Amino acid sequence: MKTIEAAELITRIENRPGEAEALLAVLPDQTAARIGITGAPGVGKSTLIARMVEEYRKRGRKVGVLAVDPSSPLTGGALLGDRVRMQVHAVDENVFIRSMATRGHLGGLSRAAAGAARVMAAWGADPVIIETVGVGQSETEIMDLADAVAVVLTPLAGDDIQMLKAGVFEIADIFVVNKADRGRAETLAENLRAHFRRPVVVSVATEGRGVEELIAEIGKIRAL
Ligand SMILES: Nc1nc2c(ncn2[C@@H]2O[C@H](COP(=O)(O)OP(=O)(O)OP(=O)(O)O)[C@@H](O)[C@H]2O)c(=O)[nH]1
Ligand SMILES: [Mg+2]
Repeated sequence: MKTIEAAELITRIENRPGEAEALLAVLPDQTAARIGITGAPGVGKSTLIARMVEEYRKRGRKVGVLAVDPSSPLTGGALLGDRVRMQVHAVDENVFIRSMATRGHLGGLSRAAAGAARVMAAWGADPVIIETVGVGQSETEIMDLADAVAVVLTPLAGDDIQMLKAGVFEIADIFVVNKADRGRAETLAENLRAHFRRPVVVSVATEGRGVEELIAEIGKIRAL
Protein backbone atom coordinates (compact mmCIF):
# COMPACT_ATOMS: atom_id res chain seq x y z
CA MET A 1 0.00 0.00 0.00
CA LYS A 2 1.31 3.43 -0.93
CA THR A 3 1.80 6.01 1.82
CA ILE A 4 -0.68 8.41 0.23
CA GLU A 5 -3.32 5.66 0.07
CA ALA A 6 -2.76 4.76 3.71
CA ALA A 7 -2.99 8.41 4.76
CA GLU A 8 -6.24 8.91 2.85
CA LEU A 9 -7.73 5.75 4.26
CA ILE A 10 -6.99 6.87 7.82
CA THR A 11 -8.66 10.21 7.11
CA ARG A 12 -11.76 8.42 5.83
CA ILE A 13 -11.88 6.23 8.92
CA GLU A 14 -11.60 9.33 11.10
CA ASN A 15 -14.28 11.24 9.24
CA ARG A 16 -16.74 8.40 8.69
CA PRO A 17 -16.51 5.97 11.60
CA GLY A 18 -19.62 4.17 10.32
CA GLU A 19 -17.76 3.05 7.22
CA ALA A 20 -14.58 2.09 9.03
CA GLU A 21 -15.33 -1.58 9.36
CA ALA A 22 -16.08 -2.02 5.68
CA LEU A 23 -12.96 -0.04 4.72
CA LEU A 24 -10.76 -2.11 7.02
CA ALA A 25 -12.25 -5.42 5.93
CA VAL A 26 -10.64 -5.21 2.50
CA LEU A 27 -7.14 -4.61 3.87
CA PRO A 28 -4.57 -7.38 3.65
CA ASP A 29 -4.54 -9.30 6.89
CA GLN A 30 -1.24 -7.90 8.05
CA THR A 31 -0.52 -7.69 11.76
CA ALA A 32 2.05 -5.55 13.51
CA ALA A 33 3.35 -5.29 17.04
CA ARG A 34 1.53 -2.37 18.63
CA ILE A 35 3.57 -0.64 21.29
CA GLY A 36 1.85 1.83 23.63
CA ILE A 37 3.88 4.65 25.15
CA THR A 38 1.92 6.57 27.75
CA GLY A 39 2.59 8.96 30.61
CA ALA A 40 1.92 12.46 31.91
CA PRO A 41 2.39 15.51 29.66
CA GLY A 42 6.01 16.40 29.04
CA VAL A 43 7.70 13.30 30.49
CA GLY A 44 9.50 12.73 27.19
CA LYS A 45 7.28 10.26 25.32
CA SER A 46 7.78 11.77 21.87
CA THR A 47 11.53 12.16 22.37
CA LEU A 48 11.73 8.52 23.42
CA ILE A 49 9.64 7.39 20.45
CA ALA A 50 11.85 9.31 18.02
CA ARG A 51 14.83 7.35 19.40
CA MET A 52 12.94 4.08 19.23
CA VAL A 53 12.13 4.76 15.59
CA GLU A 54 15.83 5.29 14.97
CA GLU A 55 16.62 1.89 16.50
CA TYR A 56 13.92 0.03 14.60
CA ARG A 57 15.02 1.67 11.36
CA LYS A 58 18.57 0.46 12.00
CA ARG A 59 17.06 -3.01 12.19
CA GLY A 60 15.46 -2.53 8.81
CA ARG A 61 11.93 -2.08 10.07
CA LYS A 62 9.24 0.14 8.66
CA VAL A 63 7.67 1.99 11.57
CA GLY A 64 4.29 3.59 12.21
CA VAL A 65 3.87 6.28 14.86
CA LEU A 66 0.44 7.29 16.02
CA ALA A 67 0.13 10.17 18.48
CA VAL A 68 -3.28 10.12 20.10
CA ASP A 69 -4.16 13.21 22.06
CA PRO A 70 -7.45 12.98 23.87
CA SER A 71 -6.90 16.25 25.72
CA SER A 72 -6.61 18.75 22.92
CA PRO A 73 -9.80 19.64 21.05
CA LEU A 74 -7.80 21.14 18.20
CA THR A 75 -4.28 20.57 17.04
CA GLY A 76 -2.68 22.08 20.10
CA GLY A 77 0.88 22.66 21.18
CA ALA A 78 1.47 19.06 22.13
CA LEU A 79 0.87 17.75 18.65
CA LEU A 80 2.92 20.50 17.12
CA GLY A 81 5.73 19.61 19.51
CA ASP A 82 5.45 15.97 18.48
CA ARG A 83 5.88 16.91 14.85
CA VAL A 84 8.97 18.93 15.64
CA ARG A 85 10.52 16.14 17.68
CA MET A 86 9.73 13.57 15.01
CA GLN A 87 11.02 15.81 12.24
CA VAL A 88 14.22 13.82 11.79
CA HIS A 89 12.06 10.97 10.57
CA ALA A 90 9.62 13.02 8.52
CA VAL A 91 11.66 12.61 5.35
CA ASP A 92 12.14 8.88 5.83
CA GLU A 93 9.71 7.11 3.51
CA ASN A 94 9.77 4.08 5.79
CA VAL A 95 8.35 5.96 8.75
CA PHE A 96 4.65 6.79 8.85
CA ILE A 97 3.72 9.46 11.40
CA ARG A 98 0.18 10.49 12.17
CA SER A 99 -1.46 12.57 14.90
CA MET A 100 -5.04 12.27 16.03
CA ALA A 101 -6.85 14.70 18.26
CA THR A 102 -10.16 14.01 19.87
CA ARG A 103 -13.35 14.73 17.97
CA GLY A 104 -15.83 14.47 20.75
CA HIS A 105 -16.20 11.01 22.17
CA LEU A 106 -13.08 9.36 23.51
CA GLY A 107 -14.28 5.87 22.60
CA GLY A 108 -14.58 7.04 19.01
CA LEU A 109 -11.03 8.25 19.12
CA SER A 110 -9.65 4.92 20.22
CA ARG A 111 -11.68 3.13 17.55
CA ALA A 112 -10.20 5.45 14.95
CA ALA A 113 -6.76 4.87 16.45
CA ALA A 114 -7.22 1.09 16.28
CA GLY A 115 -8.23 1.48 12.63
CA ALA A 116 -5.23 3.69 11.90
CA ALA A 117 -2.93 1.09 13.47
CA ARG A 118 -4.41 -1.55 11.17
CA VAL A 119 -3.88 0.64 8.15
CA MET A 120 -0.27 1.25 9.18
CA ALA A 121 0.24 -2.50 9.51
CA ALA A 122 -1.19 -3.01 6.03
CA TRP A 123 1.17 -0.29 4.79
CA GLY A 124 4.01 -2.43 6.16
CA ALA A 125 4.76 -0.89 9.54
CA ASP A 126 5.98 -3.25 12.24
CA PRO A 127 5.98 -2.03 14.92
CA VAL A 128 3.27 0.60 15.23
CA ILE A 129 4.10 2.87 18.17
CA ILE A 130 1.15 4.62 19.79
CA GLU A 131 1.68 7.66 22.01
CA THR A 132 -1.07 8.66 24.42
CA VAL A 133 -1.08 11.25 27.16
CA GLY A 134 -1.91 9.58 30.42
CA VAL A 135 -5.05 11.34 31.43
CA GLY A 136 -8.18 9.67 32.73
CA GLN A 137 -9.78 7.03 30.61
CA SER A 138 -7.17 7.06 27.89
CA GLU A 139 -4.93 5.09 30.23
CA THR A 140 -7.10 2.03 30.08
CA GLU A 141 -7.96 2.47 26.42
CA ILE A 142 -4.31 2.11 25.49
CA MET A 143 -4.46 -1.44 26.83
CA ASP A 144 -6.92 -2.37 24.09
CA LEU A 145 -4.89 -0.59 21.45
CA ALA A 146 -1.46 -2.00 22.26
CA ASP A 147 0.17 -5.40 22.73
CA ALA A 148 2.74 -3.96 25.13
CA VAL A 149 2.45 -0.76 27.13
CA ALA A 150 5.34 1.25 28.56
CA VAL A 151 4.45 3.86 31.16
CA VAL A 152 6.92 6.73 31.18
CA LEU A 153 7.60 8.52 34.46
CA THR A 154 10.14 11.10 35.57
CA PRO A 155 11.81 11.53 38.93
CA LEU A 156 10.76 15.18 38.81
CA ALA A 157 7.15 14.18 39.21
CA GLY A 158 8.10 12.90 42.67
CA ASP A 159 9.73 9.65 43.56
CA ASP A 160 7.09 8.75 46.09
CA ILE A 161 5.20 6.08 44.20
CA GLN A 162 2.22 6.48 46.53
CA MET A 163 1.56 9.69 44.64
CA LEU A 164 1.20 7.93 41.35
CA LYS A 165 -2.28 7.16 40.20
CA ALA A 166 -3.38 3.60 40.79
CA GLY A 167 -4.60 3.10 37.24
CA VAL A 168 -1.14 3.59 35.81
CA PHE A 169 0.11 0.39 37.35
CA GLU A 170 -2.65 -1.75 35.95
CA ILE A 171 -1.74 -0.90 32.40
CA ALA A 172 2.07 -0.92 32.60
CA ASP A 173 3.94 -3.88 31.17
CA ILE A 174 7.15 -1.89 31.51
CA PHE A 175 8.08 1.24 33.43
CA VAL A 176 10.43 3.80 31.94
CA VAL A 177 12.05 6.31 34.28
CA ASN A 178 13.06 9.07 31.89
CA LYS A 179 15.09 12.26 32.37
CA ALA A 180 17.58 10.31 34.44
CA ASP A 181 20.13 13.04 33.67
CA ARG A 182 18.29 15.24 36.14
CA GLY A 183 19.08 12.90 39.00
CA ARG A 184 17.19 10.71 41.46
CA ALA A 185 16.04 8.32 38.75
CA GLU A 186 17.53 5.33 40.55
CA THR A 187 15.47 6.04 43.68
CA LEU A 188 12.25 5.94 41.70
CA ALA A 189 13.42 2.90 39.74
CA GLU A 190 14.22 1.01 42.95
CA ASN A 191 10.86 1.93 44.46
CA LEU A 192 9.09 0.66 41.38
CA ARG A 193 11.11 -2.56 41.32
CA ALA A 194 10.38 -3.12 45.01
CA HIS A 195 6.62 -2.77 44.55
CA PHE A 196 5.81 -4.14 41.13
CA ARG A 197 6.90 -7.18 39.21
CA ARG A 198 7.63 -5.21 36.09
CA PRO A 199 10.78 -4.42 34.17
CA VAL A 200 12.02 -0.89 34.89
CA VAL A 201 14.15 0.89 32.30
CA VAL A 202 16.05 4.05 33.23
CA SER A 203 16.45 6.41 30.28
CA VAL A 204 17.69 9.72 28.98
CA ALA A 205 15.62 10.05 25.84
CA THR A 206 17.41 13.18 24.67
CA GLU A 207 20.66 11.18 24.51
CA GLY A 208 19.18 7.86 23.47
CA ARG A 209 20.22 6.23 26.73
CA GLY A 210 18.11 3.23 27.75
CA VAL A 211 16.38 2.97 24.40
CA GLU A 212 17.97 -0.31 23.32
CA GLU A 213 17.12 -1.79 26.71
CA LEU A 214 13.51 -0.64 26.34
CA ILE A 215 13.29 -2.24 22.92
CA ALA A 216 14.72 -5.46 24.33
CA GLU A 217 12.11 -5.51 27.11
CA ILE A 218 9.33 -4.84 24.61
CA GLY A 219 10.66 -7.69 22.50
CA LYS A 220 10.22 -10.09 25.42
CA ILE A 221 6.52 -9.22 25.61
CA ARG A 222 5.75 -8.98 21.92
CA ALA A 223 8.32 -10.47 19.60
CA LEU A 224 8.93 -8.62 16.36
N1 LIG B 1 16.69 16.62 30.50
C1 LIG B 1 15.95 15.81 29.76
N2 LIG B 1 14.94 16.34 29.02
C2 LIG B 1 14.20 15.50 28.29
C3 LIG B 1 14.43 14.10 28.26
N3 LIG B 1 13.50 13.54 27.44
C4 LIG B 1 12.76 14.54 26.97
N4 LIG B 1 13.16 15.72 27.46
C5 LIG B 1 12.62 17.07 27.18
O1 LIG B 1 11.33 17.16 27.77
C6 LIG B 1 10.48 17.98 26.97
C7 LIG B 1 9.20 17.24 26.63
O2 LIG B 1 9.53 16.15 25.79
P1 LIG B 1 8.45 15.43 24.88
O3 LIG B 1 9.14 14.30 24.22
O4 LIG B 1 7.73 16.40 24.05
O5 LIG B 1 7.45 14.90 26.00
P2 LIG B 1 6.01 14.24 25.77
O6 LIG B 1 5.81 13.32 26.92
O7 LIG B 1 5.89 13.68 24.41
O8 LIG B 1 5.07 15.51 25.91
P3 LIG B 1 3.51 15.64 25.51
O9 LIG B 1 3.32 14.94 24.19
O10 LIG B 1 3.28 17.09 25.46
O11 LIG B 1 2.74 14.96 26.62
C8 LIG B 1 11.30 18.37 25.75
O12 LIG B 1 11.84 19.64 25.96
C9 LIG B 1 12.38 17.32 25.71
O13 LIG B 1 13.57 17.76 25.06
C10 LIG B 1 15.50 13.57 29.05
O14 LIG B 1 15.77 12.38 29.11
N5 LIG B 1 16.20 14.48 29.79
MG1 LIG C 1 4.47 13.99 22.91
